[in-house]
Amino acid sequence: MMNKEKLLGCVKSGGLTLGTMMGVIGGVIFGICLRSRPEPWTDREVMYVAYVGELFLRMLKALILPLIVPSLITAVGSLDMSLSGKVGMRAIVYYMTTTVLAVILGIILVVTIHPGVAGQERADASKDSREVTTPDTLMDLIRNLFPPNLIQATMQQYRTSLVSPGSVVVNDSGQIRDPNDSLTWKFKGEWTNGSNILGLVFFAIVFGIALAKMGEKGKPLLDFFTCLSDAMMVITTWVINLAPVGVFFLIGGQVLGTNDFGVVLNQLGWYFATVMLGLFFHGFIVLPIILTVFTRKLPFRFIANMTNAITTAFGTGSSSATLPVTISLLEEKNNVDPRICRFVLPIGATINMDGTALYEAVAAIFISQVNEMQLSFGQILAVSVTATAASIGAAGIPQAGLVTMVMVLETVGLPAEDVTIILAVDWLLDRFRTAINVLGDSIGAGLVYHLSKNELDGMSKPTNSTQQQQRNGEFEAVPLTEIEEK
Ligand code: 7O9
Repeated sequence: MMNKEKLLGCVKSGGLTLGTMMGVIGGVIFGICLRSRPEPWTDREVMYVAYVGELFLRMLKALILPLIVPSLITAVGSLDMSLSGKVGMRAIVYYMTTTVLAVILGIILVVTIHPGVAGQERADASKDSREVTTPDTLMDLIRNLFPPNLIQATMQQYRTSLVSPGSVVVNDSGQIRDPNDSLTWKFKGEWTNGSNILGLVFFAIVFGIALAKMGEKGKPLLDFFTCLSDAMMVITTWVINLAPVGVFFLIGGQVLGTNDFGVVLNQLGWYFATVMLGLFFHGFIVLPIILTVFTRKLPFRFIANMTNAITTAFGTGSSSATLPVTISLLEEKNNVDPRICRFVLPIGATINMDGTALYEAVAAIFISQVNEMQLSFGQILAVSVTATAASIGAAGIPQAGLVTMVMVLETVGLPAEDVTIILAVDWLLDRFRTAINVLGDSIGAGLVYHLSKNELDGMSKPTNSTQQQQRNGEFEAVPLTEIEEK
């Protein structure tokens, strides 16, 4: 009886994975077929085609907030202090290492392949670029870590905007050539739409720590949040079933709505290929090797189990929207402990973006090649540092995409409007780097789980600190120092 059910479940989930992959391929074919219509498609028609995909994306996004906040609170609250500290440290070390590796890989590739040909054509510079200074952006990032009003943080982010002496600066790009000038400008703080994820994630961790400290008294609230995140996971399992259809229409709509495919293949072809090569090498060679070295298990099963998350990431172009799917697959198929998964993944989705880091480094050096600029070793180092910082801080910066790219460009003195060179292929590369971001987060969770297994086994599942203290002595797996601390 049980076996039959299990088999049925396997067939069902295998069918779903296959279905989502077919959704990706079908969506591309569908979009290409529709494009063959002689008269061009209007924006409205494209919107109709993408409509079903849009609904799917909305469903996923609706789950993010009520999922990540309670998940983080319960995960942190149900591990004891020293263990959550250790798990957190392991995750951070993994994030930093892999992000730096991704940037180095990207730089090696872009320097050897040298895709930038002088005088590459630019798209029209109509895209609005905001006047920002790097110190303002970094300070806003830290400001967003401490939201003054938590309810507001679910809807708005803070940013500093510059006012040129006399008149307000509007979006005419390329104004700030001399950074010394903009630092003398007037500035004002303003609230922009979009949730302040960094602030919420940070508060959820602090709140979880508080509940853990409260022990028995914090238990009811901990149970409440556990229940809330579990309920969101149940809804996730329903929404996942729509992935094949959702991804089909999301991609179909995108392929239909893109008007300059020629650019990808001709002018930006080498650049595109460089980024793709880097992403694939990092995601399917470097990361799996890291996983194998530490777990001493082949990574194929683990990665194959994540297929649905990777295709959803590709379809949506958003690793946060994919988060519910990622968590669900890691827990159900790869049997990663929920306490690790729900602790490590929301943080990973917020600060760990290997694909994005690699992409920004390659893009900046590519643009310098187009400008026939010889970069010194110091400048390449500066690009790596900012690209890493940009990928970590993205979620804390309003309208991150362009702003972070401009920041990276400014470190080597390239004009902000040069981002327009790469805009034509950005939407497609975004989907690929999102897939790698999600894969990186998943492998990180699997690795941290493996490294923390012994310590987790030494804990009871529904926990409070007094129970843990009694239990710690029973297991050799818990290092002596930890017991002494208590
Ligand atoms: C890519 F974890 C969550 F769920 F709380 C969470 C929610 C939102 C985490 C992060 C965010 C978020 O807003 N992230 C964000 C990411 C914001 C702006 C830019 C980016 C960068 O996105 C990637 C890229 O463009 O390279 C990519 N599209 O992984 O989603």
